[in-house]
Amino acid sequence: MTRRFSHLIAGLAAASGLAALAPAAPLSAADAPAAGGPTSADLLKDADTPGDVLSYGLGPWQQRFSPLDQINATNVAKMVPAFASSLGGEKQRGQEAQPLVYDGVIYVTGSYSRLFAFDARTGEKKWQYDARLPDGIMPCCDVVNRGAAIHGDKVIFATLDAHLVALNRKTGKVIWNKKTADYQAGYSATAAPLIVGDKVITGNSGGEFGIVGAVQARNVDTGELIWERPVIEGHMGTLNGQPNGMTGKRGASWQGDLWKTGGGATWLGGTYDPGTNLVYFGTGNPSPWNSHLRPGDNLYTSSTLAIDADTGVIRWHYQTTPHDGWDFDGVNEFIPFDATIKGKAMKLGAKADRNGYFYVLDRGTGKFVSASRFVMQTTWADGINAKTGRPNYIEAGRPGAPEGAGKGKPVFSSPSFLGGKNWMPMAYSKDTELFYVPSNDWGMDIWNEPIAYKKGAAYLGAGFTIKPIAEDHIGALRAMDPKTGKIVWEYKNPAPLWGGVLTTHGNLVFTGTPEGYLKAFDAKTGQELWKFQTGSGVVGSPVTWEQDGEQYVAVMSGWGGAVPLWGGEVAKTFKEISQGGMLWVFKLPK
Ligand SMILES: [Ca+2]
Ligand SMILES: [Ca+2]
Repeated sequence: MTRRFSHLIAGLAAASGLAALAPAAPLSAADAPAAGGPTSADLLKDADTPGDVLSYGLGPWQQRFSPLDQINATNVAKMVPAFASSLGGEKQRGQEAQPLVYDGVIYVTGSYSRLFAFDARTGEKKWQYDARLPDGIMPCCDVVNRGAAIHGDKVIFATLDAHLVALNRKTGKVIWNKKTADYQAGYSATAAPLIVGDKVITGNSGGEFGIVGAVQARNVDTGELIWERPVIEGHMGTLNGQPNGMTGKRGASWQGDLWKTGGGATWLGGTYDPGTNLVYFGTGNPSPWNSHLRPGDNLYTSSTLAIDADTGVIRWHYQTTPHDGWDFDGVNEFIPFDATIKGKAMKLGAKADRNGYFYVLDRGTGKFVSASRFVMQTTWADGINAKTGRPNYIEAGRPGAPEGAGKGKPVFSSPSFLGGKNWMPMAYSKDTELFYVPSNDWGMDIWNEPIAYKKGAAYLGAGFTIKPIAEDHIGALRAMDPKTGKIVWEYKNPAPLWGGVLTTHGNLVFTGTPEGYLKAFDAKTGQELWKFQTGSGVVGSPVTWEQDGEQYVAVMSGWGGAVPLWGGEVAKTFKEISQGGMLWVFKLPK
């Protein structure tokens, strides 16, 4: 373990102790179960119902496109705050959540596994739930949460101690609370749950601790496990408590017992395509980072998996970085879209991978369609082979094997392990037919070290220092044409971009910056049209909805996430950014 990493874990463990001081407040409101609420059918239609935001990504495809156009490229310059609501608390850190909006209430998660309900007209707090986190939690990359799911009378979210918690959405009282994994072995959870039919489907975090990535589907009413699919070759899946087939073939792409601690955390959650009934989950880095310790492709790490939503069986896989040696987690969202390419109507999906390539695949079969570089530089590969779908590796770009007890030969690598794109979700406009990708141009010095697995300890076998590679920017919001792989426009930002993107029928693209701005751009040209200083870095995902005849835009403000913890020289440059924890809501003046 590197010294930097052990320091980080100790710091976060100490910080997490705070949560124990903030138990859930007693509530005087009626605790009767709410009748009605959004159904699974409502969730499937979410993208087409602008009066609410019922799901992470605005619909099962998670295109983050809204049909609203009251706020548009001609008037967005006039947009003003409607209200702001503080999350409060002594500790703040990263606010990476996307709000949900239903029936006059905004539901949003906060750092330290908190969930808030605010009045969507006034911003007044209706209730707050604070998970009682144990002292020993081990989140790798800040105490963030990315959002909740809503269904019927429940609002559901994952907590840093690897639990899934369903609350009564009117009162904030716990309906069920299920342990999904063992936090003492390094598991945690930060993703927004995905609801499909009667199931709530989630992944896990912990790829820096030698955990085994898995996808779980639970009964949305009771929290009971329906199926589980471990994503590392050799592990058994389950369905209704019975064995349901091995993942891959044991020993086919792993040597010895390494598959038992193989990583592949499914930490960013998944998307869903009703047409194929597939859920798409990305998988993280193989463990340990030191690739010389685990010869082979290490399936199914650094991959996209298409999983049957009813049974948890893997229908196809596509590995973006076989035998990863750079922490190129393949977790990025796989976004279904339809397009006509060379006269042929195609059902596709796209993913902007941490490794710096933008992939388009057939979403029914996983068949490779195209891959194009979306960052300035890739030192580890020179393109993707269109026949095999595999990267053309540059062998000199792989950090060397440790010699005895010492460090291996360091290499300079770009992207850095924080990725050409990290967790922050892209958006797809049905109008412009472009993807808007929040990306970063940076590199790292990386070297390998000896390491052995120990339960609950960091399992990297590598050290690193992140560095900028451009004079004028790290962050770049890029409009990608998925039919050509070309970048149509880009907006460069000094600090690394770390927030999600929203696009609308008003010809707008919204995203936030660590410098504290929520910004709006012309979706066709990339021209910056509006910005607002929120007082802290914006690393959350914006949403929009219509209420009482007016269009609203909301985003969380609160600087944090992986960059300040892991960013080396880059983090030092942006250490003056203030922390925060505020929900901002905007609209046009009357
Ligand atoms: Ca909706
Ligand atoms: Ca990782």
